[in-house]
Amino acid sequence: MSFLYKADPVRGAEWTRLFAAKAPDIPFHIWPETGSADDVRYLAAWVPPQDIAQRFPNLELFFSTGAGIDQFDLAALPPELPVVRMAEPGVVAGMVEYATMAVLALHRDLPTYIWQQRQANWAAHRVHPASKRRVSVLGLGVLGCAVLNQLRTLGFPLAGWSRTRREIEGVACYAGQAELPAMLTSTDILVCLLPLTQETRGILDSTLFQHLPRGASLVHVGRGAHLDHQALVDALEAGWLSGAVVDVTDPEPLPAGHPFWAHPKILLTPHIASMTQPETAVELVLDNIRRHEAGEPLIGLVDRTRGY
Ligand code: NDP
Ligand code: OXD
Repeated sequence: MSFLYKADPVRGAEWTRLFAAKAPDIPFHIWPETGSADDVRYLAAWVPPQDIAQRFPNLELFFSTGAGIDQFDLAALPPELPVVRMAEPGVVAGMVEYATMAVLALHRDLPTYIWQQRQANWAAHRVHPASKRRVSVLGLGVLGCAVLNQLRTLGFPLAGWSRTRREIEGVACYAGQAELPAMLTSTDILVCLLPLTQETRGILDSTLFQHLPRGASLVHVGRGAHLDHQALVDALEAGWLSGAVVDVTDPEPLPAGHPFWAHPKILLTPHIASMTQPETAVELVLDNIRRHEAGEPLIGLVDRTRGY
C-alpha cells in the first residue's frame, strides 16, 4: 500500500517529510517516481494522470490538492473512485486573509489611490463607514462562510448566495437563480467564491453586472471561467463598476497585452488568493485515510452529480 503525490514539487518535499513523521507505515512517492503501480492506493494530484484507471488498478481514494476540482475532468475518473477535495484549514485561512484584504482595498478605494500615486496626484475622497458598504458573497461553502465570519467582525452588512437554502447568523441568505438579482441590487462589493460548474461558468457577465448598483465593485477569487473579461472591462470603462480585485483568469497566465494587466481600476494577482498548506493538508489526508479504512464519511468528498 503506498501514497503517490503529483503536484507542486516544493510542497511535495514538505509532504514527504510530514508523511515520514506522521505515517511512516505508508510508503510515499512523488511523481514521476511511483514505486510499484499496483501498490498505489492513494493519489493526491492537482491534475491526475490521464490513464489513471489502467495505470493504478488498486487506487482507493483520489485527493485533489486544491479546494477546487475543475482543473481536471471528473468524468474521466473511474466512476466508483471517491474524489476528495482539500477543504483544509490552511487554504481556508489563506482565503479569509485575501478576501478580507480585497474587500478592504475596494472599500477604502485602494485602486484609485494606487493610480493617483503613479500620477503624483494628491486627492482625497470621502471615507464611507463599513456599516454603509454592503458586501455579498456568491458561494456559501467552506470558504464563503469563513470569509463572511471575518467580514462580520468589520461591521459590513452581509449577504450570501448559494444553490440550496442556507441560514447564517447576521447574513441575508439568498438561494437559486431566481433570488440572485434581489441580492445583487443591494450589493456594493461582490465576492465570487463559487466552484466552476456548468451552471456557474460565465456567471460574472454583463447581465449580472447590470443588476449591481452603479459604483459597485468585484472581488473575483473563484475560477477564471466564471468571468467574462470583456464585460468587466466594459463595466469599468462605463463607470458602472468602480473597481475589481481579480485573482483568477481564463487563461492563466494572461497573455501579454491583455487589458487587465494595466487597467487602473483592476488589482490583479496570479491565482495566489490561497494555497493548500502541507501541514494541515497532510493531517486532513491522513484523517480521511483513517476514515476510509473505518468506513466513516470522508471530509471534503466531492458530489459528482453536483460537480463540486
Ligand atoms: P464549497 O463546495 O464548500 O462551496 C461551494 C458553494 O457554492 C456552496 O455554497 C454551493 O451551494 C454554491 N454553489 C455551487 N453551485 C452553485 C450554483 N449553481 N448556484 C448558487 N450557488 C452555487 O466550495 P469552497 O467554498 O471550498 O470553494 C469554492 C471555490 O473557491 C472553489 O471551488 C475554487 O473554485 C475557489 N478557490 C479559489 C482559490 C484561489 O486561490 N483563488 C483557492 C481555493 C478555492 P450549496 O451550499 O447549496 O451547495
Ligand atoms: C484551489 C486553488 O482550488 O488553489 O485550492 O485554486
